[in-house]
Amino acid sequence: RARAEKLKLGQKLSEGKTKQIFELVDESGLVLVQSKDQITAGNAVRKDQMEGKAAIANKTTSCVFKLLQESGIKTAYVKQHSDTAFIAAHCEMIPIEWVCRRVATGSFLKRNPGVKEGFRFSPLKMEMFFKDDANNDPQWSEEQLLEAKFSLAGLTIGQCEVDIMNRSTVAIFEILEKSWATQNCTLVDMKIEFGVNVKTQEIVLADVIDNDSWRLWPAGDRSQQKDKQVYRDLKEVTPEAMQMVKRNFEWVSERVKLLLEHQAGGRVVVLMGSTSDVAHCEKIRKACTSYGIPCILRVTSAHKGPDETLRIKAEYEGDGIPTVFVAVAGRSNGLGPVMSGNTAYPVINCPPLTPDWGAQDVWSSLRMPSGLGCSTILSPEAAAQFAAQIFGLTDHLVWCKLRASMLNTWVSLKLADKKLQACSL
Ligand SMILES: Nc1ncnc2c1ncn2[C@@H]1O[C@H](COP(=O)(O)OP(=O)(O)O)[C@@H](O)[C@H]1O
Ligand SMILES: *[C@@H]1O[C@H](CO)[C@@H](O)[C@H](O)[C@H]1NC(C)=O
Ligand SMILES: *[C@@H]1O[C@H](CO)[C@@H](O)[C@H](O)[C@H]1NC(C)=O
Ligand SMILES: *[C@@H]1O[C@H](CO)[C@@H](O)[C@H](O)[C@H]1NC(C)=O
Ligand SMILES: CC(=O)N[C@H]1CO[C@H](CO)[C@@H](O)[C@@H]1O
Ligand SMILES: [Mg+2]
Repeated sequence: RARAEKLKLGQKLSEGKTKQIFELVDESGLVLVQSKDQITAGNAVRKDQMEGKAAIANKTTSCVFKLLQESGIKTAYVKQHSDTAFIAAHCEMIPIEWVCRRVATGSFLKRNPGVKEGFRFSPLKMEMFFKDDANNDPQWSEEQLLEAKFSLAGLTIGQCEVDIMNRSTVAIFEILEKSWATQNCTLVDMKIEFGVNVKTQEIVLADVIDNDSWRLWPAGDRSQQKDKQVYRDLKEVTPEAMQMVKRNFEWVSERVKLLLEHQAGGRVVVLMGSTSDVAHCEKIRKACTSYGIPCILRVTSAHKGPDETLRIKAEYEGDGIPTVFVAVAGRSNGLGPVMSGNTAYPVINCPPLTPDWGAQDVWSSLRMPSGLGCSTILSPEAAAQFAAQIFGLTDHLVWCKLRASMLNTWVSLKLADKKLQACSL
């Protein structure tokens, strides 16, 4: 708290059960989110101070938001400030809890009698609840949310905004689910909130994500649950029981750091037939870098120096690092097919086609002798994306970037359509 003081806190904007929000005097558009050292369940009926909880929650929230932000998800989180506070974009919060479920458990079973615990939702099951403590957070339909006509930071929550939140919740769940899977942990369900950034009017993930926000079952086993349900299920709150709850939370906060680590290193090696293709290759490298994949450029011609081509190939086969080769050769592409016929690693042809002969030249990348499995992708960015999709099968951080990018593309189209419709009215 002492360090938080140095920030020059302005007025307290709000206070809930678990945190306080302060204006920052010198940073317009930003707020300080300060956690409180207490745990609540059943709407604060049970209220126990738990020493150190806020600090552990800090770690959990900051790692999760870092993971989401690095993936490309838009969030309010800016940076950690102290062990119990972080700085975030000032948002007007949309008073809805979005719940996303992979496995049926908890309140879903009560509201849907006959469904057994463990029922798996594919696609994910979405629900929303209006944040209204007095009425125990009633479940709402999409229609109820639309009819509420919330207006926040000047943005009216209409169909477009509801669809964006719905889609974003699914993407966020899938990113966290994929990440927890690396720790053999099943993300069972999750609840999140969105806010409207007061400066940009964008809908962003806000509030926090910690073990208040999800159910985590190690090895898919409910009896090993590590989330707040352990606390809710306590028959009696004894010091020993609270220690167990705290140990579980610590377990989560230790594991959550691992979510930020690559599971499998990989690399892209771009082979170009001539340095005249270097600009094309740099585009591939740039796109690979955006996915966090190292990319190496080499010059070699399978026509003019096949011995060198095979030597370079052996160099990258010899150190055990998973590699995707991209062959960039204009005119007649001998490079990709020769590589593909001589390595078990994937080869992507990405020929730099020219307007005069491109339509003819492309066939040297498409029509292969039998036994070759190379693919051909004309756009350098798309070739890098395909390589990323290959690595995404084993590296969740790459997969998460691809998943967030898909969401962001979908949202951009949605907003472009909304803007165009508004113009033509
Ligand atoms: N980035 C933000 N900007 C403004 N308000 C926020 C932000 N993040 C969270 N809040 C709000 O802070 C308040 C306190 O949070 P919390 O203690 O979790 O409340 P609650 O008891 O309603 O869950 C809530 O109203 C929450 O919506
Ligand atoms: C979210 O979108 C899905 C798919 O379009 C839809 O079936 C579902 O009803 C929506 N959920 C909510 C809570 O709006
Ligand atoms: C996950 O489970 C598998 C198989 O049981 C095991 O080999 C692996 O070490 C576990 N990984 C982690 C991170 O616990
Ligand atoms: C979530 O996790 C941390 C430990 O990782 C814990 O201290 C924090 O209080 C948890 N949030 C709650 C109470 O669910
Ligand atoms: C002291 C403390 O626990 N604060 C941590 C909050 O989370 C960030 C990000 O993980 C850490 O850098 C801080 O040390
Ligand atoms: Mg809350």
